[in-house]
Amino acid sequence: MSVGTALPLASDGATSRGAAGGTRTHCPYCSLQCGMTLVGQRRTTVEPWTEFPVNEGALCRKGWSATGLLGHRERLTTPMVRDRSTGEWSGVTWDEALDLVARRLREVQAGHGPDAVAVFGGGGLTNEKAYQLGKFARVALGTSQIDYNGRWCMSSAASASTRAFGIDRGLPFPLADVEQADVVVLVGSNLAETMPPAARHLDRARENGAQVVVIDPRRTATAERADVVLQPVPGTDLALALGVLHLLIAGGHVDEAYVAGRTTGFEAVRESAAAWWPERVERVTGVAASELRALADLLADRERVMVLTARGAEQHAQGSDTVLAWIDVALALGMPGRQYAGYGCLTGQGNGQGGREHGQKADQLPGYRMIDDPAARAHVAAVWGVEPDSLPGRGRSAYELLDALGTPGGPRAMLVHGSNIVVSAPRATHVQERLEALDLLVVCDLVMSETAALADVVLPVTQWAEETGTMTNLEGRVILRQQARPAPEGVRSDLDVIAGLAARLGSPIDFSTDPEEVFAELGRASAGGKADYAGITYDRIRAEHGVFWPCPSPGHPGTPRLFADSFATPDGRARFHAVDHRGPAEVVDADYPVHLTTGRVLAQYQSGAQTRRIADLPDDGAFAEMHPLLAGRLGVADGMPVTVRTRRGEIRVPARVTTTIRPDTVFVPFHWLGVNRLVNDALDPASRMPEFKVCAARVEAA
Ligand SMILES: Nc1nc2c(c(=O)[nH]1)N[C@H]1C(S)=C(S)[C@@H](COP(=O)(O)OP(=O)(O)OC[C@H]3O[C@@H](n4cnc5c(=O)[nH]c(N)nc54)[C@H](O)[C@@H]3O)O[C@H]1N2
Ligand SMILES: Nc1nc2c(c(=O)[nH]1)N[C@H]1C(S)=C(S)[C@@H](COP(=O)(O)OP(=O)(O)OC[C@H]3O[C@@H](n4cnc5c(=O)[nH]c(N)nc54)[C@H](O)[C@@H]3O)O[C@H]1N2
Ligand code: SF4
Ligand SMILES: [Mo]
Repeated sequence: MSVGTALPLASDGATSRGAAGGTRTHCPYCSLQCGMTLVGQRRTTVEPWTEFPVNEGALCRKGWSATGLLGHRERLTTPMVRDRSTGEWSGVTWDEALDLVARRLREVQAGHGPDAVAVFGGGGLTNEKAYQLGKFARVALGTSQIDYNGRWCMSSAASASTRAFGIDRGLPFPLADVEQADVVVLVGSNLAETMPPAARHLDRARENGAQVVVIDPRRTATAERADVVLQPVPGTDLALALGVLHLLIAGGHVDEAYVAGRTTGFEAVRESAAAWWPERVERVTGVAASELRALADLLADRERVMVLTARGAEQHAQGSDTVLAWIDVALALGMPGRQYAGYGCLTGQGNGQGGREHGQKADQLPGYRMIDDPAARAHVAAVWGVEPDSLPGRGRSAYELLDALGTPGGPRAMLVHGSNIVVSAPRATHVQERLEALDLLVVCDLVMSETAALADVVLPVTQWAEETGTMTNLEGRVILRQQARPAPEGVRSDLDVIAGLAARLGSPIDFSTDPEEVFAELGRASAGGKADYAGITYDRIRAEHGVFWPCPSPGHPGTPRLFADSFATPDGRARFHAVDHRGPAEVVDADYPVHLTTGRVLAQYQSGAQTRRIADLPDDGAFAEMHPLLAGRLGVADGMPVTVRTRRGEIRVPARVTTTIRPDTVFVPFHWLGVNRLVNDALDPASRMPEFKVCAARVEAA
């Protein structure tokens, strides 16, 4: 097992070279995983990779400036240990750091049992890292306590897709299929800012005559490219979907042959939708009955309707039911499985898709297998070379895990790989207290993130261009990020950290640090599972612009489109689900009369740990977007400070006054520490997704 320091640059033979002589790789950020060419090993620049079909050479400004974090002065290059009494950091060698961490983990487990150590992963990790992390938790640590930040991302859509279709792949078709649709409905997606090169496909769809519908409480940059814009009250998308179903059923627009031949459960939906007549929907959603009718008319009797959800619809305590209701709409129209039509979820993080397939999730093993399924345990244990009975069971979901830290019976030590929890978790003040209650917090990161700053030990890891690994993009396309330059001296990959700790913990099995070797093992572990990677190799990915899973054997072409003949359920039929609108967990009242929603801006990524450090990206800080009517009532003008308060905390930010938002709603981006101190920690009962997208707030001039 090699636990070397700086990784040598892979030989030319192992990387594929772009036209400019650079290395073909992919952006470090979102799930579009735009192809790019990196040129130069010392001063690395970004050049287009025009042949890669998803983005065709286009990048957003985050992609163009991504090399700004290579060789950055704030880059961590030495393992650091913090003295809790003085708060001072000191640099240590890798051996000292790994010895210390392993010793303390063993102490915690000796005193409190295996589950006293938790692991928190990330949807930005490569498939290889996600896979090794899940195996490390279950085998080297023997803990059930592992989950990851993807729980806050698309878990509601994942849960709904699994229930409706028997499988969860963000888009069951290539993104470019959007161009051939007749109607594209975007529910809670601002893709013009969150995956800008994807907007080209929407624009082409419109050039081809398609109608684009955007449903969002704000008239976003995406809405600017749409034909129909509906601005519902945050947290009411479920009622809206039921209203659409009601009208489709009443108007006789249900594809009865499809419903009879390819689905089950429609009768119950017919009943539940009956209660959602347009005027009732208008009262709940704020969308006029006439607008709802116009939407239903637009969808009725079309050849190809595509419904795509994103975090606006999903990050709610009823997020999975909301997705189920929109899937019901797509099924009633007979769309899923039809070419250039159907339902899809726009996943978020770079490896939002793959990150949830290989065992980082509390209830899953590689290949999207369930950890409490005896056959799944037997298969994976055999690949790992351990006894099935030695594998722990289900652990806690991300927020529940954080909530339990340092409590009686909860974990007392945690390893974090790839998440800046303090900024991105809901009810963040409470979460920070839980992190501070731990006996040991270890964070692996590139930079001293807000979460790393709370740790006892920080381990500096390689980033995208300095290492090789696969990612699975929003289409289920497995792509290869190739190393383009050597890692800085002193920095190691997460794979090295995992292997080094596993050896020190006396793991019964070895952990490889070679990504290609790990990928081959991941392929075997996933074989026969839903997300089957067994036939995918690095060479195939290079040659084919990525390979779509499932790809069960070397001769299999991969599966760009799912569901043409059958769904992944036991009987091959899709399931309708009769769901009802409950509304947000916290409703507005006289004390907290405004809906607070949160989300993203184009120039920043997530917790901002990476993008706030990139000089070429504007870093203006958080703001509270509000309508002039609300601003007028508060007596504030654009740019003036306001206090946004919820039952959990308050922040002071400048007002950004704009007519594009509903007058009863305030929007604050979450890229800067603060707004998550306000956000509610109510969870979706099925997906355990926190309600990031709506809570009750009071806004005042500060
Ligand atoms: N620039 C940038 N791009 C990113 C990221 C980033 O941080 N920055 N992150 C990546 C990740 S991990 C993700 S998950 C994706 C997220 O991508 P999106 O889901 O597109 O992003 P958000 O801004 O979180 O939410 C989308 C929209 O939901 C709206 N919304 C709020 N509440 C509601 C509601 O109740 N109903 C409806 N229908 N809409 C509502 C917001 O106004 C917002 O415009 O972006 C990815 N791309
Ligand atoms: N209010 C509100 N909160 C939200 C959301 C929202 O819409 N509103 N959205 C939620 C969503 S969808 C998401 S995805 C989460 C994301 O929130 P986070 O989980 O905080 O995501 P990032 O900011 O991407 O954090 C990644 C961290 O890992 C580091 N990192 C990058 N690559 C690697 C690597 O290879 N290895 C290691 N060890 N570290 C690495 C980065 O420097 C960074 O510190 O936020 C959620 N929080
Ligand atoms: S859209 Fe996403 S993957 Fe593409 S360049 Fe921007 S951040 Fe990177
Ligand atoms: Mo996300």
